[in-house]
Amino acid sequence: MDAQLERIRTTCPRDCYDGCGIVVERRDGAISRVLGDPDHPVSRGALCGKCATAYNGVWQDEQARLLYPLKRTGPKGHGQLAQISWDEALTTIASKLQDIVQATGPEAIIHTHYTGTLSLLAYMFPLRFFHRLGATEVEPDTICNMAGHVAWGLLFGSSYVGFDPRTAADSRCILVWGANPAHSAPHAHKHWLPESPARKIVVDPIRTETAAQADLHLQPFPGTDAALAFSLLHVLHRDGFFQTDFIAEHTVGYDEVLPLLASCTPAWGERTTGVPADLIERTAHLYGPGPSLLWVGQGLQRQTTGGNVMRACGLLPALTGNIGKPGAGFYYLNITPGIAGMDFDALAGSSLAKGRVPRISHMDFAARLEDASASQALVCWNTNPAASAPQQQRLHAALKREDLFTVAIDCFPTDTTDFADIVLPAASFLEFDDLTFSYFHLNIGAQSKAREPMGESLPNQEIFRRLAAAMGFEEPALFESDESIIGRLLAEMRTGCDFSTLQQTGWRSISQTPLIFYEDLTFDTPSGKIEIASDKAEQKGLPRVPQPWADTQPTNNRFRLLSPASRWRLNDSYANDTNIQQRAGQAGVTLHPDDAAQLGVTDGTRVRLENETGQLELTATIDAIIPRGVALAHKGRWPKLEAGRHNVNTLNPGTRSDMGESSSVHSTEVTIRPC
Ligand SMILES: Nc1nc2c(c(=O)[nH]1)N[C@H]1C(S)=C(S)[C@@H](COP(=O)(O)OP(=O)(O)OC[C@H]3O[C@@H](n4cnc5c(=O)[nH]c(N)nc54)[C@H](O)[C@@H]3O)O[C@H]1N2
Ligand SMILES: Nc1nc2c(c(=O)[nH]1)N[C@H]1C(S)=C(S)[C@@H](COP(=O)(O)OP(=O)(O)OC[C@H]3O[C@@H](n4cnc5c(=O)[nH]c(N)nc54)[C@H](O)[C@@H]3O)O[C@H]1N2
Ligand code: SF4
Ligand SMILES: [Mo]
Repeated sequence: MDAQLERIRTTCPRDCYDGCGIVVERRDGAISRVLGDPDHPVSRGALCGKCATAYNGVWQDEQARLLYPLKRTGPKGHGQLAQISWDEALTTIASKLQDIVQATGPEAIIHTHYTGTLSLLAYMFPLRFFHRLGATEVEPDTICNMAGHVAWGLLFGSSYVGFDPRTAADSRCILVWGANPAHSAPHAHKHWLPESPARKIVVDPIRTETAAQADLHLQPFPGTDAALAFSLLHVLHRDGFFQTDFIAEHTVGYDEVLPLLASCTPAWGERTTGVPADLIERTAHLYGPGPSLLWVGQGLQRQTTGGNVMRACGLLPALTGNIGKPGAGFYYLNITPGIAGMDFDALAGSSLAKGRVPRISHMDFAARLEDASASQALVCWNTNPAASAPQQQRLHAALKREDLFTVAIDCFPTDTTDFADIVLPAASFLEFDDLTFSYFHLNIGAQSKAREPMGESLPNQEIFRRLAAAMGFEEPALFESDESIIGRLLAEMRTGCDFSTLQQTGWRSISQTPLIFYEDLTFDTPSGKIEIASDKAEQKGLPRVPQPWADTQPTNNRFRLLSPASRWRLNDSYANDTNIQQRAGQAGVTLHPDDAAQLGVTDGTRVRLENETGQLELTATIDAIIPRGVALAHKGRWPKLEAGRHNVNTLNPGTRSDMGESSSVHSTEVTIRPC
């Protein structure tokens, strides 16, 4: 029998820190199992639970996938659709878009996309089409991590180059601040963290599994992180851990921040953040001597003052000189292909744009779609905003506009595709060749086709080639083949191998030995130094230096609602897999025992969460893993599969953070009472 068994190596392209290697087993030409690659340095033989389940479940289920182009036959939002041909779908879309371009201009065509797949071609090639078209882009990172990028851009000149995880071997302390690897980077949690000889410290209001296993867990009230950073800095300064030579040579603005430290004593820190003073002292004493690594999560900066928080946390490495040495550094994201030399602009066809690309924030998405003169068509691809975007009710109402011509491209019939006039079926990562990367480990992976696309589905890049042809566009870049792009990208990234060689191992690191970033201690800021004080910040109307701010705790019996990454879903993906539904159980909210007692709520009580934006019923779980005044409801359920047809984003007001027009979803406040 085993003579008919074939194994194909591929890589997971989800928006995840890990970037695991996968082995697809085929028997008699059909996929029989999808497994972790035992030879891959990250997955080491086991995928995460959600992918092990869903890749063998819903991703391969013809009943669950979108197989054909569809057109709407019922009211918007109901998902009543009928099969049409690719020809009809593409001609309909092209003629609608052309009419809008002629009558109003291309800016009235809005497109929104994110990281449904992060494989390089499927994620980026479609941008060539939209650049040529001149459509308005919903700035993708504003839903996820933009405040952090702006903040560390001001401080360090870049937030796209962090530390090489392999340098953890030389580290004495790893400080994980506002990230939850146990969910969002399960293999980093399982292998990378425990294997480092460093002492581990986690700063998270929730006692996550990673926090529970750490040497120290600091549990601040959400939104008080900048104050916590300043009280750590107070101790580091008081006890002689500031590197004065490093500060003098490689930073600007130290004198402006120094006076702010004096009053940020550990006792003040305790009063302001809820973290005991002795934990603040111990953390400073572990972090200070170094070499120390700082990992700040994307969850950390999803707050109204998230940019200030990021700048304040970044002062720890900046003032203790924990930068540019083995085992020392800071990390937010590693844009691995860029570090390796890939030209993002070329892949995205930026030169096809005739002028500046018009952009709006996700925080303005619902409002823009309400404005019929400014939004006449919407194209959603690689994202499911009807589940993931803020102001869910308002957005759903706007998506019902009869005069908003809507196209949605996905592998599955999501809430978003239910609102579309035309739905196009996307092939899954098992069905086409591509390149993948990890934004933590410095690896480039091969995504290898393991079967033909299901039904008539097509990879994103092929869909947009066909749409470009239907529009009558002629620029050669719009039609470049996958093979040609993959070959060029591998050459740009100096991988020293072609695609078929990469397919054999499945992955390749961008360097043989661990990379030490910022070793020359030059930074891409206007001064070339770390800008503790920033003229650029001041010009944007922001404080010149980070501030020891803390959010005031919610009043009027309101709770701060956190909705971070869940263990069983990847954003909104996998919520439609029945095995995952069983494992994840019904949608719930976790409350502290004292809060629960005060509310008269016990395990399993149905409770109503409510604020000015919306209301949602959830089942309560009582657990002391969170502080009083905080409620936890993980993200990523499909509204249409929930009672009331809403998920946690029905409570998300879409308030901007202080930088980058970015999401501050973890600042959401709600009242809670038993139903
Ligand atoms: N309350 C709350 N809301 C949040 C967050 C939060 O923390 N709390 N986090 C935010 C963050 S960080 C993010 S990144 C967003 C993510 O939100 P989304 O972008 O909506 O979520 P994803 O699940 O990553 O991907 C969306 C869709 O891409 C589809 N997809 C997968 N592969 C392909 C493909 O090859 N082609 C096409 N066309 N589609 C494909 C999937 O089926 C899925 O439906 O959610 C945000 N929303
Ligand atoms: N399983 C799984 N993995 C995922 C995803 C998923 O949905 N599921 N999503 C992917 C995506 S798109 C992203 S962006 C990443 C996100 O992954 P992470 O970077 O880990 O971010 P989050 O999960 O949003 O939040 C991380 C932690 O931040 C904490 N937090 C919230 N507010 C505060 C605060 O005020 N202060 C501090 N110190 N901590 C706070 C939360 O309690 C949470 O434990 O994960 C990726 N990986
Ligand atoms: S989602 Fe992340 S942890 Fe799960 S298999 Fe993919 S890369 Fe690995
Ligand atoms: Mo994200």
